[in-house]
Amino acid sequence: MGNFGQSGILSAGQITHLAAYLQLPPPDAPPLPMADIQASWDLVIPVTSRPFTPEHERNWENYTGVILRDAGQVAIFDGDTNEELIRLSTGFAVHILRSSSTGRYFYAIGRDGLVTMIDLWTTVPTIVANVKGCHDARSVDGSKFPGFEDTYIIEGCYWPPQYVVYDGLTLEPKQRVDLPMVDIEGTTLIENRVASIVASHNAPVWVIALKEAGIVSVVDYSDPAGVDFPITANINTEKFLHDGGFDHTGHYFLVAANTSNKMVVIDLADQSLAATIDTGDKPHPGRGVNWLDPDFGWVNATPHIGEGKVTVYGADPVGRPDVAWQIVRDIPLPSAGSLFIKSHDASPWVLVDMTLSATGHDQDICAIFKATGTLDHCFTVAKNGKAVHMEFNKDGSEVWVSDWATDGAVIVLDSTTLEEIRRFTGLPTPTGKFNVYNTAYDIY
Ligand code: DHE
Repeated sequence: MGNFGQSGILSAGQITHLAAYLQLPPPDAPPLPMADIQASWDLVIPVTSRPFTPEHERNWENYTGVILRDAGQVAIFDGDTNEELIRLSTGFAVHILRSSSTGRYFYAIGRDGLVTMIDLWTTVPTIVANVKGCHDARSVDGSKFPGFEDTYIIEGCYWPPQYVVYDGLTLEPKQRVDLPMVDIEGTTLIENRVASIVASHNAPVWVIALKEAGIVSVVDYSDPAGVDFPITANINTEKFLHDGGFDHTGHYFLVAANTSNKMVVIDLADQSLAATIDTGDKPHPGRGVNWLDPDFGWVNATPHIGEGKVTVYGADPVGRPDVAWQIVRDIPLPSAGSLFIKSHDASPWVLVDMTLSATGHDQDICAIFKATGTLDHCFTVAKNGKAVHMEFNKDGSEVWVSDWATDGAVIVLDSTTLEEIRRFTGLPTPTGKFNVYNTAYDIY
């Protein structure tokens, strides 16, 4: 509590009124009905007015979108020429980008629930549509199953407890669906936030993690009429579900249940819980990481917010069933506070940040050598703020890291030597970065 009285900001009377106000029952959080969602829809450029082929000669699959969080903007860079092409306004405290299955479109999600669709084929990337389906949101994804490329988009809400499906080319709202308000113990919920979303490669479905419920739900988008997008399965897992991504085959979805200190493994082929893995304190993988370990075959891993370690588990039930979903390595880090981990087949390293470090490592990232499965070294990349989130370019020769500050930067490292090649400066609060090719094809 600030000392508002002693510092002269509020009078004694104002403090009395404020205290009385704070004791009033809060108003109900507002719904967002379909009519309001429809009214928010803005088709800036109709499909018929968009190019049929790229209007430019650029290698658009190597564009990288950089979230400028506090500016509510996305900066789009040409990763071949290293030019910043444009900054576009994309919603309050914009959170992440996802690519459409073809990569042509970026979808941005603002914390205010605004979905923005950006066309990368126009001379300069252009906003072609936007819509608001939530008051509060963190996730969005497109349909990726063959036959449904760029057909639909789903937006998951933090509030209200709902998801909304849109047309994949125009963002025209198709359906708003209420979430089931019951958790894995059968308790009725007043809040049930949609956390991570992935577009399955096994079926025309999205897989959505329901945070408070501890349930992973399957949303079917195969209705031939294109009007009904129901939940067709609810898979009980653990609480509270947060961030996650695919294994190296795309057949499994691995998601953090961060208050249970577990990773949850969903088999997307038979839509069931394949395993739970006890990790360390508050696993936080982002979309996670996959690499070929010399001793244990394909593995997946998570760092943690609550302790300084990377937990590595076998992730190849076909080739290495002996270690599938078993912890094979615990790699200590110099600090807790990690948010993201990333690699690429072209790099010998697995890189991990320690953004929330309270012990002086928040400007550093650490490099794990894949060939030995051990921590090689940690080094400082950020100058003005905190080092956060890594993203590779299309061919994996570079890795981009954010210096998250008001006067921030993106530092580009050679993905083999880890030497700095370039630094994009003058970026307000850069956080997540999303390469078109790697995001469209789930490469991490
Ligand atoms: Fe995120 C992913 C929620 C704070 C940067 N974040 C996610 C996802 C969720 C989520 C559910 C998974 C989306 C998906 O895959 O579909 N994030 C939340 C929160 O609830 C939380 C903790 C607090 C809040 O109020 O938002 C939160 N997130 C942050 C940050 O403070 C970060 C570091 C910077 C920012 O944007 O404010 C941040 N979150 C990110 C990034 C990803 C992400 C960069 C995507 C990682 C990836 O590689 O896909």
